[in-house]
Amino acid sequence: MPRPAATRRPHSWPWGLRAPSACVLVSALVLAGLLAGPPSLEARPPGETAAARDARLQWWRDARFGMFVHWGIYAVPAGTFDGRKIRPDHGGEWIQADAPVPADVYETYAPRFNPVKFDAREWVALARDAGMRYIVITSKHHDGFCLFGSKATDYDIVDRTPYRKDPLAALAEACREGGIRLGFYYSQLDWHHPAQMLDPDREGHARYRYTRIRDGRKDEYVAYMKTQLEELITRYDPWVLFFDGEWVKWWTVEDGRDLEAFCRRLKPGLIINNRVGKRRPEDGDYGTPEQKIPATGLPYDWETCMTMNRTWGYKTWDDQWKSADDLLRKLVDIASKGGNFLLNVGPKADGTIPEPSVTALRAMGRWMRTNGEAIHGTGASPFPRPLWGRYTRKPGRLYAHVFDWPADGRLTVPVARDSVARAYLLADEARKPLAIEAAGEDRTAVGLPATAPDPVCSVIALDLKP
Ligand code: H79
Repeated sequence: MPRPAATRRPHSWPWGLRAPSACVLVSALVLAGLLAGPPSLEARPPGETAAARDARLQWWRDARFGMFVHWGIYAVPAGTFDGRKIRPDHGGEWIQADAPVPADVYETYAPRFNPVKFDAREWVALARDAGMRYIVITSKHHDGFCLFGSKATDYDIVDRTPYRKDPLAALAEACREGGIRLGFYYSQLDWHHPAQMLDPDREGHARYRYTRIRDGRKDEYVAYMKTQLEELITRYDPWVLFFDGEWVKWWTVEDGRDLEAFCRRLKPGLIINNRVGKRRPEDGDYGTPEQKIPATGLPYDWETCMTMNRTWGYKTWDDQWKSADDLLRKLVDIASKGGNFLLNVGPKADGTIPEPSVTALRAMGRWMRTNGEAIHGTGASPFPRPLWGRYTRKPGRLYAHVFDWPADGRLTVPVARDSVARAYLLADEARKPLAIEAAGEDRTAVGLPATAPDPVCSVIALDLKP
């Protein structure tokens, strides 16, 4: 029985000090947490040194920009069921849950999935030309349908579709040729596997969001996942595993550790997201903010995944596209906070990537060809966000990303004049030095041309003296 409130005495604070407010206490705790460094002090994976972990994550941290691909038989209904547009605010890959589509009807999308226009090399070229360094594609989403030929089920593209080929094999090969690293999305939540059932205690869409494991069949499902992950790792040699659907009650931190260890034994260099466990900072290698950018970054490795319109899986009618300008500034914002940007495309059932996505990626690529060095291999801004844009940095160099070009032709940065060797625009191939002068102690003003070289984001590099 709880004690009556009256018997609880408030703490008395010495020397007449007032008790710190809850706000101060919380701030102190947060600050202590930040000073303590990343919360993943516990070696992950067990026994790995900090240096080995840094080496393993190096390429991924340097990459900063990747392509997410949501592709599956949900591209056949493409957001419409029985003449109804299904949930404008929700991903088309959820149509089975959102319509809902009866399981036997959903399976009939497979024989209608024939991506004859799929060209792995074209996808890879599109990603590479956009300045992306890796691709993460759905090997199995919540619907349970496998985009690769699996010996653990016939519910896959090779066995159930007229296409009969394995697109992940083609993509793996094209990525190797094109110098892009491949990763796989894999969902623990599975609406098709017989060991899982929809939650009978919930209604509608929530029945699908929270599956249950049938009595005594969890080991069978874990074995199924391991068989498939072993296929994926040993056949296609991926660099990243992006788990998802881990929020179901039957998936535990211990299950995550075991699965993570299993995958790492097969390929020690793997980078694995935090949804392998329970999405805590200490689970896996990196955090996974979805459809949002953390206000000031996170005290551990992280990657924002985001859609270009409102859906992950292709919908014919979702035309609420973010502009290329917006996406570009989001990329810069994320890099300035030390994160990665995993930007999604939802290819059509014929294997082509929707034209608005291609157009936006080409625009981002044009910017990246000029300014990519201010994104790739950079770290989070050492300064608070300036009013006019963002900063990124590299050893010995600071990048000022200017969104709002100063009307007075002067940009002031919080670095002493004596520390700046030179400043120049990345858009200037000649790298002609810009005028620089002290603007008070520890501040330098850079003289700029009257008009911005890029109306969305112009980058000024400042070489710093050691
Ligand atoms: O694959 C895409 C989506 O289909 C999938 N993730 C991206 C990458 C996705 N499925 N559901 N969601 C995204 C939104 C899920 C939200 C919630 Fe929850 C799951 C709300 C409650 C359970 C997040 C996780 C908040 C609490 C746990």
